[in-house]
Parts: sequence; structure tokens; C-alpha cells
Amino acid sequence: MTIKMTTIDTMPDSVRIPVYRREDHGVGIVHIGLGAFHKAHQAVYTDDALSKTGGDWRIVGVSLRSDAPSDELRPQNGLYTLIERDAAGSRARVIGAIAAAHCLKTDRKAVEAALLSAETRIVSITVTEKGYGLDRATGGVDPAHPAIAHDLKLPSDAQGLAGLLVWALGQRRALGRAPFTVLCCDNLPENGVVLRGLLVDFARRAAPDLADHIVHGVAFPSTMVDRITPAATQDTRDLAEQMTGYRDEAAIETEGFHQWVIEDHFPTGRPNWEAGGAIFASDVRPYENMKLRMLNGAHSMLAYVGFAAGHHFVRDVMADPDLSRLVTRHLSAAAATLAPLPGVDFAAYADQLTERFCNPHLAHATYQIAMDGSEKMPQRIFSAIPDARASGGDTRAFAFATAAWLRHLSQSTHDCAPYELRDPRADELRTMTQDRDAPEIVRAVRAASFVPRDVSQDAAFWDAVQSILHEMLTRPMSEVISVEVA
Ligand code: CS2
Repeated sequence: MTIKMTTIDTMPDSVRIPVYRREDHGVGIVHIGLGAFHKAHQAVYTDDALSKTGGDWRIVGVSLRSDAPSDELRPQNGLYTLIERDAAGSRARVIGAIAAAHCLKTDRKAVEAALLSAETRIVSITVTEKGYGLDRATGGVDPAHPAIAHDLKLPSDAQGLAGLLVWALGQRRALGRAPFTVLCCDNLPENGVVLRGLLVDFARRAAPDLADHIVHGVAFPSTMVDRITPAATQDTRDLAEQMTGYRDEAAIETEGFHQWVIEDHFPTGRPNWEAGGAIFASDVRPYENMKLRMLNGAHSMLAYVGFAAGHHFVRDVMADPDLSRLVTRHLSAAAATLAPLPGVDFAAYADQLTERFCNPHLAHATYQIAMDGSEKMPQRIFSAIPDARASGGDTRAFAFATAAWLRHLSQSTHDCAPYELRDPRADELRTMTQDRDAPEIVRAVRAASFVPRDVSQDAAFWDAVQSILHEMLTRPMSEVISVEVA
């Protein structure tokens, strides 16, 4: 008989369970973006902190739109299984850090209460790059982003992140409560600075008296977050049931590796995340650049090239010797653009990434990584190009990655099955790329708002992109890859 995961009273000994009494610990964090990544990363660090040093740091998880995450977690009292999978095997662990789960759309009152509670000292966020409504060119809000457009009218039901946080910070000030620390955990460079700029711009437009309060009174530490976490599937839930004996609708799987580098600026306190291995640094930018350009840059390149070459998962891409050489090339080209980081050997980091990408137990879909490219390419690929130029380095690897992205946007199916283009700018990108040749595509995309001005002006770079793209649009990807590595 299937036992649903509502308690963990009879877990097998092989499954690690929380060693703390959950009910003894209050809530200190509201987390917005209750997806697999949060459950595999910040919630696990918090679980470790609670196990080791306790504190009132349990988490109220919030999703802005979908009620699936809260519907899965609520009947399980916030408990869920985390399965770590790598060469050392598969290990199951139950995480107890999530105290409650809500969806803004359906449980607005509960979300508002959590954001305004005097006990809430940190609001952490993983809404993915596209969730912010950020205008890359200005660093402020994009008034065309649907949630921003709605929230700038100052409705009583803010839908987007900026509107909700500015509203909550304003209410807290009116109630005489200290502001919470805002902790961005998405893959954006200087993510704390970016989020502060976004909220200040939103406030200037919608609630000007709050802008100074946000600039001077609210802390926005930056962070580098890392753990490869594929979307959970039926296989994940079946594996969790096999390993624990419980049916867990909220189970997730991830790799063994995890990393979190955080700027230590928490005026209202924080959990002892060091217990889970978090590193506190005065400047996280070098770590962010390393991770964004090496891990995420190589990920995007291999996803676009691999998907077009017929590989469903990252592990399949890595099993293809030519593609794996392209990954190695990309990693070393990206490493060459980085300022030295004391104590970190980029070559060793690249080897570790290769091993992580090869993880045979993780079914990480290339199509998943390929989505939202217009939100990912700037920090993963474009940001490296001026640095490569400045150091006299080669930009071929970045041109190849860019061409592969453009080919993906064109939805050319001469050598693969039709697929849906998933990107918040899908309509605009389709107009720029579909049924067009390489020069037309390059001309249109080069001038787009999400391409930084210095990259847009790099004629030699775009010449290379155009000639690679021409090959990609006229020959099967497998042939283009063979020629590229020859
Ligand atoms: C991936 C990331 O989907 C993607 O774009 O590159 O989610 C990646 O797996 C994580 O950043 C790893 O920490």
C-alpha cells in the first residue's frame, strides 16, 4: 500500500532525516520561487543550519503564479525528499526547513502576513532570470513586462516580484518594522545590486517616498548559487518511493555537488549557513563571473548545439566526443576571460564541471537549459567577449555559442523535430529569425536591447557568428560540429 509522506516516523535508516524538532523552530525567511532549485539549494543549507545550531529560521515558501508547489508540499507539512545522485550513488534525505507553502494567486493573505511578520528577517528569491522584469539597458524595470505593467498601476494585488517587495517594504515601514534583507539567488551577475536597482526604479515610478528607504535602509547581499537540479519527473517520485517507502509528490533529485558564496551583509541576522558549507566573502563578483561564464556559459552552448544534434540530456552531449571537445574549448575560453581568483584554479574547476556534466544519473534536459536564452546569453556569453578582446583572447567559442542560440531561435527543423521556442521574448525573436538567412538574423539580433552596446559594435565577432550560423542553417549540426573540432 502506498504511504503518503505526511510524517517521517518510519523512515528506513538509510534515509537522513531532520535531527531537530521542527515545531521548536519559528519562521525567519520567506522564500519567493518555490521551485526545484530552492528545494535543492537554499532550503538544504537552512536544514543544515537548523540541524547544527538551531534558530528560528524555517522558511515560508511562496510561488507567485503556479499553485502546484504549494499543493504538493502542504499535505506533506512542507516535508520532501531530496535525492542526491552522482558517481558515489544515490542518497535520500528528508528536508524539514520548509514550514509552510503558499501561492500568491490563491493564498494572498497568507503571503502578505508572512512578508509583514516581525519574525521575517530575510526574503530570498529564485524566480529565474525572466521573473524580475529587468530592462538590461537601463538596469531598471521593463515597463513592458506583464507583471511590472500591471503593478506600476499600484493595484492592491501586486503580481510581480518588484511590486510585491516594494509594497511589503512600504507596509513594514508604516508598521514600524525593520525591513527584511533581500537575498537574490538567481544566476545574475551582482544579483543583489541588480535587484536593488530594480526595486529602487520601481519605487521611483510607483511610490517615490519609498525609494530612499530602499537605498539606505534595505540590505541586498549578492550571492553565487550552484547546484545542477533538473526538473523533477515521475521517475524522481518513483525513485523517492523506492528509497524511502513514502509517496512524495514534492520529491526532487539533484547532484551531490553544491556551492553557495554569499556577501555577508545581513543587518537583521541570518542562519548559520556555514553549517551546510556556504562561503561568506566580501566580494562575490569573481565567483559569479566564474560560474556564469564557465558553468552556465558552457551549459547554454552545449544545450543549443546538443539539442540541435539530437541529444536530449546533458550526459548524452558529454558522451559525444566532438561535442565534449567543444565543451572543453568553451570552458577554457571562458576561464581565459576571468581575473585571477585567489585559491581557485580555473583548470581544476573546468575539470570538475566536466565531471558534473557527465553525471550519468542526472537526466538534465538540453531543452530545459535552452529556454529563456535572451535572459541568459548576456551574462553567460556576451559579458565575456569584451574581456576576451581586452586580453587578446579568442572569441571563436563565444561566436559558436551565439550562432547555436540563433539557430535555436530560428526553429529551423531541417535536421530535427519541430519544437516550441520558450523565451519571454519569443514573438520578437521569431520575427527576427524565422525564415531569414544568416545576415538578416545577425543584423536584427545584434541591434536588440539585450545585446550590450560594446558587443553589438564588435564587427569581427558578428562576422564570425554569421558565417557559423550560415553553416548551421544549411548543414546538419553534426557536420558543423565535426568541422568545428577538426
Ligand atoms: C542551467 C542552470 O538551466 C540552466 O540554464 O544552466 O540552471 C544550472 O544548472 C545551474 O545554474 C547550476 O547551478
